[in-house]
Amino acid sequence: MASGNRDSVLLEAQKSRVKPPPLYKVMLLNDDYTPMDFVVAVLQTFFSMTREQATQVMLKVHREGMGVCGVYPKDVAATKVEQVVSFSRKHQHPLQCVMEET
Ligand code: TYC
Repeated sequence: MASGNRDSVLLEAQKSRVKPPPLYKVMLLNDDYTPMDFVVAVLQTFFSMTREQATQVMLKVHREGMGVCGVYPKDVAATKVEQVVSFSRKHQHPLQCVMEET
């Protein structure tokens, strides 16, 4: 304010009435046919994992049936699912990728 503190307005903190947007987990599901190397490449390409991180996540999915690749806002999660499924079908692999609210 140009004239210093004389005219200052005290702003009181207000409780926000809006909820933060929900987040979604993007998950890979195991299957018997998709090659391990392909899953590792998917995790590196679409989820920016190192080869080591990608290998750990791939092995978790392989052993436990599913695993989380990342957590994102809804539109980003939906895009990741679409990219993974489309890339997998293009290479004729049945890899499944799904999203679920956290
Ligand atoms: N189970 C697969 C195999 O033995 C590997 C695999 C891992 C497939 C993770 C899908 O999401 C997956 N070749």
